[in-house]
Amino acid sequence: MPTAAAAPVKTTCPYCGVGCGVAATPDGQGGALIAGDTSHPANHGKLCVKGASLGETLSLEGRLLHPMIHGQRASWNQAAGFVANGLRRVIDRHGPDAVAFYLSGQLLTEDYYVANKFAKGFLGVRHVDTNSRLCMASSVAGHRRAFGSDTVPNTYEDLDEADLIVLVGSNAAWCHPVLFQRMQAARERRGTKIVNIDPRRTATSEGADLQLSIRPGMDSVLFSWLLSEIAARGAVDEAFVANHTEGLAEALERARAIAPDIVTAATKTGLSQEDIAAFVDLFIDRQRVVTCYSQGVNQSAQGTEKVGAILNCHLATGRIGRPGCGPLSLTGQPNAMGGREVGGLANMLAAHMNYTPAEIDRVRRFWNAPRMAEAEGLKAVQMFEAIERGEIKALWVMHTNPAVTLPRADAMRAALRKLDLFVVSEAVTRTDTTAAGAHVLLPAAAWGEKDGIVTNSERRISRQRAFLAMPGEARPDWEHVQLVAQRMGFGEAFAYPDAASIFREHAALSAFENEGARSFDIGAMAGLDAVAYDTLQPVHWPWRAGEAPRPRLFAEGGFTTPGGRARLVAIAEPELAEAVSDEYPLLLNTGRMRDQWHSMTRTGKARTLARHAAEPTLSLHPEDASRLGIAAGGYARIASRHGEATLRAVTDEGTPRGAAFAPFHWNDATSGLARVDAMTQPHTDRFSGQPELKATPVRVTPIAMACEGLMLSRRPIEMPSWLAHSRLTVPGGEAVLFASPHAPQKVHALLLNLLGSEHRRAALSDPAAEAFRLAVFEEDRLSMALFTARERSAAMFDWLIDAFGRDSLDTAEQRAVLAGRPPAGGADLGPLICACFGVRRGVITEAIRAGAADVEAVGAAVKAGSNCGSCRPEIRRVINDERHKPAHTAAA
Ligand SMILES: Nc1nc2c(c(=O)[nH]1)N[C@H]1C(S)=C(S)[C@@H](COP(=O)(O)OP(=O)(O)OC[C@H]3O[C@@H](n4cnc5c(=O)[nH]c(N)nc54)[C@H](O)[C@@H]3O)O[C@H]1N2
Ligand SMILES: Nc1nc2c(c(=O)[nH]1)N[C@H]1C(S)=C(S)[C@@H](COP(=O)(O)OP(=O)(O)OC[C@H]3O[C@@H](n4cnc5c(=O)[nH]c(N)nc54)[C@H](O)[C@@H]3O)O[C@H]1N2
Ligand code: SF4
Ligand SMILES: [Mo]
Repeated sequence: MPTAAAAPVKTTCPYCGVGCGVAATPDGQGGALIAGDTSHPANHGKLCVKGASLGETLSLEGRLLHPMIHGQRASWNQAAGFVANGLRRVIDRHGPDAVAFYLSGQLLTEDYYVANKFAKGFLGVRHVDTNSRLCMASSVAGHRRAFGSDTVPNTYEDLDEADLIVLVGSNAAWCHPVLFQRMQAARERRGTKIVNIDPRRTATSEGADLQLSIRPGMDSVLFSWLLSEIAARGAVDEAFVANHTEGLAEALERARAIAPDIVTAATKTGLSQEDIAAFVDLFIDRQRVVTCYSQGVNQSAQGTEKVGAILNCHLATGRIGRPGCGPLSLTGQPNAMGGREVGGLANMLAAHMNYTPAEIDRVRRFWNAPRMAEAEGLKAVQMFEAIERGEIKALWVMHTNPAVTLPRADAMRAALRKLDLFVVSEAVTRTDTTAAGAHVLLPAAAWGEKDGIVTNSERRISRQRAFLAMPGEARPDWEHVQLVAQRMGFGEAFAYPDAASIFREHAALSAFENEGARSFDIGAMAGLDAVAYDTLQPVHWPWRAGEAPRPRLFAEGGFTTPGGRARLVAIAEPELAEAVSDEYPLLLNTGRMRDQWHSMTRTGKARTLARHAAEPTLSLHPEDASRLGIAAGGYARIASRHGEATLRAVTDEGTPRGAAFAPFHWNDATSGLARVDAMTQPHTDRFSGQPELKATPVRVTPIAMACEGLMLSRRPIEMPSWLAHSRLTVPGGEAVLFASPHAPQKVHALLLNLLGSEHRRAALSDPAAEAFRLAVFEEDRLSMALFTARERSAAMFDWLIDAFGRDSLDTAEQRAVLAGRPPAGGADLGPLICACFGVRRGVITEAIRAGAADVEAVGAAVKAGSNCGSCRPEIRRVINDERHKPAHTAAA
C-alpha cells in the first residue's frame, strides 16, 4: 500500500565509531532514502560511501526471519525454551563457568545491558566478553591505567581547532572517512598539520604532511623519544604535571632507556633522523595537538604500552581536555563505547564498576540479583581457547561473527563444534559462524528496525531509531535475552516493555552510589520518559543529575584514580610477539578496505560498494613480489603456522619491504580460500588481552593459476569450497570471480554442472584459445553467464557485468557477449575509485591528462570525488602518480 510521503527519521549509521547522524526516509516498500542528518554534530550532514549506500543493504534477501533449532524452523516459544533448558542443564552439570557470552560493539546499549545483567547477575556467568576485545581493549586498559577510568577526554570539535593532528595506526581516510574529511577541512582552513604514523603508505598518507613509515610494533620507541625531548626542551607543563599527575620521573627514565638518543630511536623505528626530528619539532612547537589512534596501536601484543606512551606525551604537556588538545582513541564499532559503558567485558562488572567486593555487592543490590558472577572472566581469545579445550560448553554469540574475525579462525571455527549448546543471535542466515554447527539461531531485528542508544568515539550518546517494520519474527537482541530469562523464572527482573525502560535502568545504575567516584554517570537520563527518549538529542556523557553534560574532561585534573592524579607510566621495551623466521619470513599485516565492513554481511549486499575492491588481495612491495616470483596480478598462497589462504597479489610501493597486507573481510560465505584470520596468531597483550592481529609471520609462495573466470547469475550459486573465488553484488544479481590451477576446460565443465542444463543457448567454446563461454538470454536480457579462460580480461569482465545489469542488449551487444569480446573501444579502465559515480581510474587519468590539476578539477570534469569525498585521497594519489610519471610514459 503506497504511503503518503513519509517524514525522514533521524537515526545513526550502524558502521564506524564516527557515529554519523542519518536521515532515513522510508519508501513504503521496505527500502529507504538515506541522507546525512545535517543537525547531527558528529557529521553535520556528511556521510561516507558506506553510510550513503545503506539503502542498498535493506533488502530481506538472506535475512534470518524465524528461529531455527538444528536447522529446522521453530517458534520463539520453542527456541527460548530450548536455550533456557540448555543453559540450565549446562549450569547444573558443570557450573556457570562452563557458560560464555560473546557480545559485540555493534549491539545497542540496551541489548548490551540486558545481556550483561542476565549473565552476570542471574546466571552467575563471568565469561562475558565481546569483539571489542579485538578492537578497543588496549585503549580501554591504557585509559584505565592513566586516568583511572575508561574515559576519552576530548571531542571532535578539537579536530577543528588543532594545530597538529597525529594519526597513529589509523587509516582514517578509509575507516573514519567523515572525521578524516573534517581533519582535511581544518588543514585547508587553518593550516593544521597532519602526521601519519603507519608502516604502510595508505590513502590516509595522501592527506598527511608527514608520513612516518615506522617499523611494525615500534611506536613506543618514537613516543619515548618524543617524551624525552619534551623534557629536554622544557616543553613540560610543570603546573599541570605537579598538580594533576604522578609518575613523570619514572616514565622519563624508562623512555630514555628505550630511546637514549636519536640514532637509537632511528635504528629501532626504521625512520630517518630527519623525519623523527620533524615530528618532534611539530609536536613541541604546535600548541594544540590531537593524537588519534586506532588498530595499529590497539591490536598489538604491547597495545596498552603504546597507548601509555602516547598518553604520557599528552599528560606531560598538559595537552588534554583543552580546546584542540588531547588523545582521541578512534573507536571502531558504532557502539564500542556503549558496550564499555555498560561494562559488558570480562574484566568489568557493570557501568564502569569492577569486581571488588563492594562493587559486586552494590550491583547485586541494584539488580536484586540472585546469583552474581564474583570474579573476572576469560577474555575473548582465552574464552574461545577454553571452548577448544572443552571447558566451556555453552556459548551465546550476539551480533558478531567470530568464526571469521578471531585470530586462528579455522581452529576457533572447529572448536565451536564441541559445544553442547551453541546459540547465535543473527540478522542473516548464512555466516561462517552460523554454519559452524550453531544449534539455535535467533532472528535479530537489524538496523532500521529497532530502537536504542549508541555512543560514538567522543562519548556522544545518540539515538538509533526504527524506520522500518520488523520483518518475519525478527526481534531486537534484548528481547532474545528477555524471552530466555522469562523462561528461566526471572521474568520480573526482565519485564521491560521497551528499550527506553532499559536505558533508564542503565542510567540509574551509572549514578547508583556513585558520588563522583565513577566518571561514567548519566544519572540525568534516569528519568527520561517515552517522549524525552524518543526526541533525545545527541549529548556527551558524563551527564550527572542536576548538572550540564561535560564534553571535555581533565583539563583541570579530576581523574578517577584513588589520589585523583593521572598516572604517567614507565613502559616496556617494545617487541613483536613473534618474529619472522626462515620458515615464515614475511610479516602479515591485516586491516580494512574502504568500502567493506568486517565480514561483509551488510556491505556485501550493496552494489555501489562491491567494485572498489572486487576481490581480496595480498599487497606486496614490488621487490618482494619479484623476489618471490609473483607477478602482479598473479596469485599467492599465504601460510602461517595456523592456517593459509590463496589471494591475488598486487604490488604496492606503499607496502614496506618484508611485509604483506591483506584485508580480513572475505570469508567462506563471500569467497573461497580467502579466510585471512585463519592465519593470524593468538598472542595477546598482557594487560588488555587484545590479540596482535597486525603482525603474523607468514610464508608467501606463488601459485600458477591455469584459468580465471567470471560467473554471473540472478541468484547466488553455491560454489565449491576448493575454488579460489569471490562474490560480488552487481546490478541484476551476483558475480563470482574465480581462478584455479586446473585447465579452463575442466573447471568450466565442473561449473556448468553446478548451473544445471536448462539454458536456451548452448555453451560456446574456443578450445584452441582455451576460452569457454556460456551466455543465457531471456528475450534480449542477459540472464546468466559463465566465462572461463586462461586469463581474465578485465575490460571484458567489466563490460559483461555492466551488460548483465541492463534490461536489454541490442544485437551487436549480444554478439559481443557471445564472441567474448567487448564492442569496439572496450579498454581496461582499471580499478573503481569513486563508488558514488562509478568512476574508474582510467577515466580520472584521462581527466588529469586533459588538464585537471587538482581534486576539485577532477571532480568538475568527471564528477569523481564530488559527492561523499571518501575517494578524494585516492584521486590525489592518481594526480601525484601522473605528475611523477616520466614524460614518455605519461603520453603513452
Ligand atoms: N571501511 C571500513 N571502515 C571501518 C571498518 C571496516 O570494517 N571497514 N571497521 C571499523 C572498526 S570496528 C575499526 S576497529 C576501525 C579500524 O580502523 P583502523 O585502525 O584505521 O583500520 P585498520 O585497517 O585495521 O588498521 C589501521 C592501520 O594500522 C596500521 N598498522 C599496522 N601495524 C602497525 C604498527 O605497528 N604501528 C602503526 N603505527 N600502525 C600499524 C596498518 O598498516 C593499517 O593501515 O575501522 C572502523 N571503520
Ligand atoms: N585479521 C584481523 N582480524 C580482525 C581485525 C583486524 O584488523 N584484522 N579487526 C578486529 C576488530 S577491530 C573487530 S571490531 C572485529 C569485527 O568482527 P565481527 O564483529 O565478527 O564482524 P561483523 O561482520 O561486524 O559481525 C557482525 C555480525 O552481526 C550480524 N548482525 C547484523 N546486524 C545484527 C543485529 O542487529 N543483531 C544481531 N544479533 N546480529 C546482527 C552480522 O550479520 C554479522 O554476522 O574483527 C576483528 N578481527
Ligand atoms: S564515517 Fe561513514 S561508516 Fe562511519 S559513521 Fe559516518 S557514514 Fe557511517
Ligand atoms: Mo573494531
